[in-house]
Amino acid sequence: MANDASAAFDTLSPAVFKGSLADPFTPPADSSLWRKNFLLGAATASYQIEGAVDEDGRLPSIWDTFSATPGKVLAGDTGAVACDHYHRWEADIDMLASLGLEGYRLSIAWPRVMDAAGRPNRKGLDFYKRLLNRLKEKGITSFVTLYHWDLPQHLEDRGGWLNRDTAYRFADYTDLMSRELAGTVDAWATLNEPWCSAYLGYGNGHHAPGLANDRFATQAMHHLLLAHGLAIPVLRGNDPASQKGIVANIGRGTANSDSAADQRAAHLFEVQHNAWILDPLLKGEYPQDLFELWPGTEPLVLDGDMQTIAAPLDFLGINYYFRTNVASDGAHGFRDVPLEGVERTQMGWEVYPDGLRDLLTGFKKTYRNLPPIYITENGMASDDKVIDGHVDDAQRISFLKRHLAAVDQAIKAGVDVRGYFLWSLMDNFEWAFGYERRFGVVHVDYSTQKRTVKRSAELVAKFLKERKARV
Ligand code: IFM
Repeated sequence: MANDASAAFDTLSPAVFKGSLADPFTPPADSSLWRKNFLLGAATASYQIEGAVDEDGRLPSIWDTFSATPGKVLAGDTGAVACDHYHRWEADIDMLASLGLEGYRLSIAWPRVMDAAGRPNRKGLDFYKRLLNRLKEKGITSFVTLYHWDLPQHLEDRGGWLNRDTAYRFADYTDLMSRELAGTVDAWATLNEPWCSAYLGYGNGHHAPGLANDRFATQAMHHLLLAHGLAIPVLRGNDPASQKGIVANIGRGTANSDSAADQRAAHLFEVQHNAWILDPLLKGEYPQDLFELWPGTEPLVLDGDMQTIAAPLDFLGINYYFRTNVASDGAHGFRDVPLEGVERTQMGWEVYPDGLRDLLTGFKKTYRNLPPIYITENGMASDDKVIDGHVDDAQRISFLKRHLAAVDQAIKAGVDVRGYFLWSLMDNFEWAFGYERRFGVVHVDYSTQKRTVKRSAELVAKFLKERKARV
């Protein structure tokens, strides 16, 4: 696989959205979304919103290094300022609360809270303590992710996720955080999207640290999952009342034809995107088909690792965005065959809500011990503009409505889905795509840091208000 940063920026041009603002957002009367215990919230991640990258003792992360490397991020953008949330967090939490959102999923920047010798950085810790206490005061359920990709650079300098020791350093970091924050966190997620950390970070180089080797990807994945498995009992010991889980991004792969070769290609796509992570977590083994796709890339696994990785979970976080149509590549694997004329987002990703329903119902069949699920991310990017003080993001409203309907269908088919987080609370640093792609339900003007609530957020707020008012 080529380490070609420009490949990261290739997207298909968005197909025109044909709906209209007149489409109501409110779910039908029989939707499970009306259940008051179905948690509706919004999500963000530290590097994407905080800024203040060298304040109060924060150390550099791999994303500081990567984004400062020419050609790695669109327009040379970095997370140095981002949404300046480190300074504006109080107003941002007020905004979240004013929308009536019941849950907030955030992540902690590891390089902000620990120094290179593993000692706590009080100023960084205090930032998260203040934030979590405020969420508690406001009655907002907190989902805290320990690792959303901002690995301390000093650990990358010692091999990063290719070095088994990083998994043990992650357990130390988890110990510190769960001792310091016990009682203020409702749910802990160890990792966000290990697929992205392992594959985009070490397999194709589109993300930090920018390495490109399939063998690196499988070994990095193993150490990430090991880190997760080591962290779960630490969290259980230090903060018994909270829920513990992990967040995985999942991808729907469909076959371009009925041929056996294309059907096999679609299967391999889902093995590479889903089973690679979910099988070790929920079955305690890697899918052998993965090594048909990438022959000779089996990671080094030590005795007991798979049992550690398969530690029981209280919840599984699922992030879903799009499907990929694939055909056989004529050898071991698959190649993308983009469908013509389908609706796409600013990312070029196809809008395909059925994929979410089908994957969830499929997982229920495949994994007998599937834990309760939260949709920890779902949303879309659009080229939103503030016009006369408003942002009419019609495609996002329709997108959210259709995906929430897919979640409802999965629930009705027996999948235990307990909540849904919009990605994202506000526009932010979209990794290799910088600030051009806007995923927020709140618009951010990066030159003034002014926040403007988009129409989608107003409608979600209206629904939540109606739901709250019901007896
Ligand atoms: O912005 C990201 C997020 O950090 C992880 N999940 C996918 C989102 C959109 O690409």
